[in-house]
Amino acid sequence: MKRPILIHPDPRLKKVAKPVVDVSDALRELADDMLETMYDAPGIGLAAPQVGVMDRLIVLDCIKKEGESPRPLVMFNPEVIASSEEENTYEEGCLSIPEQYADVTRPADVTVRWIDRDGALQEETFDGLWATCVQHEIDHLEGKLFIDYLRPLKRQMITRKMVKLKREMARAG
Ligand code: K1U
Ligand code: ZN
Repeated sequence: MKRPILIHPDPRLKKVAKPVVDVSDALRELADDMLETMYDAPGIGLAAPQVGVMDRLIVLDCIKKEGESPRPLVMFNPEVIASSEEENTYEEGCLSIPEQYADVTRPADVTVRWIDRDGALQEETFDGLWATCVQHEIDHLEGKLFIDYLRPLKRQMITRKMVKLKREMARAG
């Protein structure tokens, strides 16, 4: 089932999400819903707070090329356990901040530890877009948005656009 995505500004997008204690069937269903919502948007990642659930859960799939098999990843309690000195700059977007993009610089490679949908501990090093995306999603669990890396003026400008968009969306019903 697709779930509505919260649009910035929303207090739930600024809160720290709670660690998952047990990977229950209900949480697996939430992960499936989030993947469906992400693919439909379309997006390459989604964090539970973006659908109003304050649990430490993210999903991602950064395979963008036609013909390549999808690689949906479900991560409970994801943690960056190592980051490279080398950095990478990507033009980031966010499904909670539609149609706004900006360059963000982050570590180029990150090693992430997480619990998968079967409750097993996993560890992997990501690079390229995968590294950018997993850091962007983990930031969501800390109540941090990519616009928080921008200069205050640019952030305010984007926030004002989003307030206007939300007003128009509410008027349209
Ligand atoms: O967290 C989110 O809101 C999802 C976001 C993830 C992200 C994008 C770019 C850099 C870092 C993290 C998105 O998926 S925005 C949409 C997007 O980037 C995209 C959509 C379709 C095809 C390819 C990319
Ligand atoms: Zn986002």
